[in-house]
Amino acid sequence: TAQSLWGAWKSAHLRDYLDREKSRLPAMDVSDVAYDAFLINGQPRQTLAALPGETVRLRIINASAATYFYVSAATGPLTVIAADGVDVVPIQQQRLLIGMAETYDVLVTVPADAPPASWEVRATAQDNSGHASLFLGEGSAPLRPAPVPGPLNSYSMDVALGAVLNEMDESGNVTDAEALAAEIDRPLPPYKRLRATQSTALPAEAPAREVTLRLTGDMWRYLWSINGRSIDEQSTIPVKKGEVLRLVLVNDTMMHHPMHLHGHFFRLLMPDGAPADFAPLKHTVDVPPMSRRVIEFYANEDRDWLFHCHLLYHMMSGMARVFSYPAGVGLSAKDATGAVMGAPGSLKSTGATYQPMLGEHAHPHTYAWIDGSVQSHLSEGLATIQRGRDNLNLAWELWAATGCQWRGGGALVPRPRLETGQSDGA
Ligand SMILES: [Cu+2]
Repeated sequence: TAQSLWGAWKSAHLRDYLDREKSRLPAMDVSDVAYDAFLINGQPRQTLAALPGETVRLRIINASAATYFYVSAATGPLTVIAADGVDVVPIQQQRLLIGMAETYDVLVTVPADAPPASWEVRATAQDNSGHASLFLGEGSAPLRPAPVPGPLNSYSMDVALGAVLNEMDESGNVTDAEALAAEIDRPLPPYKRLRATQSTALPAEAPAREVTLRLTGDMWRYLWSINGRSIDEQSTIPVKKGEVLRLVLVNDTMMHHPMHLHGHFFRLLMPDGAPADFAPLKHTVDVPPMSRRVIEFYANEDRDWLFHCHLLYHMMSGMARVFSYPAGVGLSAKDATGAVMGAPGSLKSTGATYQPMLGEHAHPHTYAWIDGSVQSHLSEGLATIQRGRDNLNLAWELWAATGCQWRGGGALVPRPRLETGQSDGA
């Protein structure tokens, strides 16, 4: 969803638009791709028989490619009992924002004393462009609709950053009643209130290392990266077995990025959140626009684990890294040599023979698109071919009255030279 001067004027937020342009902040963007339908287990509408008074445990997995959902239920607040498959101390939340790959187990109770009904549990796309519904109860009974978030005006800076500013004032140390009363129309995920049911403290003797990863990119060139480099330019972050890696994720863009780590659960460290020893374990964390999240994990695996934005188009455009345990640690030399795939990796320059298998992430992707029109008196348009950072554009204008007039233009943007041995973690 790109923004325009005309759109800003129409939505009566011209001032916000101009202020934002003046400060060179990119426009808010909630969805890169428009979809015709949203589905729950393959269907836009699902039904699940449930008796009055019955409590149902729903495991909600956001399996979409590129859509955040607000989940809400007609039966009242959701009771969240697990996050990313791991139990948490139960909390109540009216509207639950779920990023791609995130998973929440929630309890929903069909009211015992209400007339027979079909109670909606609804997942509304973050940009309000559609929804999918599950109906709990008796299929033919009257529908009880779930509450839906109000209309989204992405030109309003209050909407764009309101939830982020709101979270800064919140404390995780509140009762359900207080949290529900203070819940805003479009809340962020309730990370501050998530608390593990048992200690998640990591071995105190393990050396800790902090790595800052800035989430970077923009809508216009559709180039998404970490620390300004896509995975084909900078692939690995070396990890030492037995260390604690603390990642500071700083989102420099105006989009949410659900960052997902393979092979490990990380502790989500929220200021004013759970006590340090009870930080919740997750595998995916939403990093809202212009904000930061701190996570840490104990490096107790072998080989290579992808860390990437789970907005799949961002991942494919390069917003990913490989956490790579060097060969020789828990690996035989034969295993290590067998894994060489010839993909560029920062370990290459250190003389190590082992390189991660990057597969489809080893090279930038090539995209081409044409946008133009043919009319009785005029044809005009723009054709672009893009491969990673490099792009070639052709613009044309063709007038019937004056004959042919061609205008061509292009930009080949050189790739920044990478220092040998350089990596995000070093
Ligand atoms: Cu992303």
